[in-house]
Amino acid sequence: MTTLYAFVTGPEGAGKSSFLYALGDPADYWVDEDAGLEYRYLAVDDSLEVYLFCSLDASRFDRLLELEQRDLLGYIVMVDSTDRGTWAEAQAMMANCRGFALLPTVIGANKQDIAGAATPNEIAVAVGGLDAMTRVQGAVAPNPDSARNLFLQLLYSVNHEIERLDALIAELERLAAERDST
Ligand SMILES: Nc1nc2c(ncn2[C@@H]2O[C@H](COP(=O)(O)OP(=O)(O)OP(=O)(O)O)[C@@H](O)[C@H]2O)c(=O)[nH]1
Ligand SMILES: [Mg+2]
Repeated sequence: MTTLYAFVTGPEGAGKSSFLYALGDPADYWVDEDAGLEYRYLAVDDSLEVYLFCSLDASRFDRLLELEQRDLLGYIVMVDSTDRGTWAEAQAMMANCRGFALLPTVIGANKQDIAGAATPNEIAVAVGGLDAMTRVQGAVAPNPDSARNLFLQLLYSVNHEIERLDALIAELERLAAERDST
């Protein structure tokens, strides 16, 4: 069994918990108060499982540092597109992650449903998502389709390196197609 991880970071209130919760079965989302982490578990098949995890205290990165770099798919940096005052912090958090390991990163330009939200392009400029390792994706984190699409962007960035991820991508895309047809 291969176990891979993705680390979710971002300023307080950006939408990290909403994203993790919306990403799948409610039973596979949980909070570990003792560890100071929250988790989203995605079983792919009997050879691959993925955990997305996030510090309850947004300023903490210590649990990230305990991981083997090769087990880490990359980062999702959640940004509140309506709260300009938090963007510099989001940028610092992304730099923090990449200081640990330079890995694919998806910036979630979240809260796109709110009038006046900055566009994903504006977020890319402000937070620094303009290099080859980084994608910026508009999102509405509490919406399951949007949450899945955000995570898919990270998988698309790493897929060529890890063959089994094709199964996870297919499953997430299948769920999206199912909803489109109902
Ligand atoms: N309208 C709208 N509200 C959102 C969206 N994403 C999150 N929210 C709301 O924003 C608030 C904060 O969202 P959380 O998911 O708790 O954010 P968080 O990053 O986990 O926050 P902390 O755990 O405090 O750091 C909640 O009231 C959410 O319902 C979004 O895309 N659109
Ligand atoms: Mg939270």
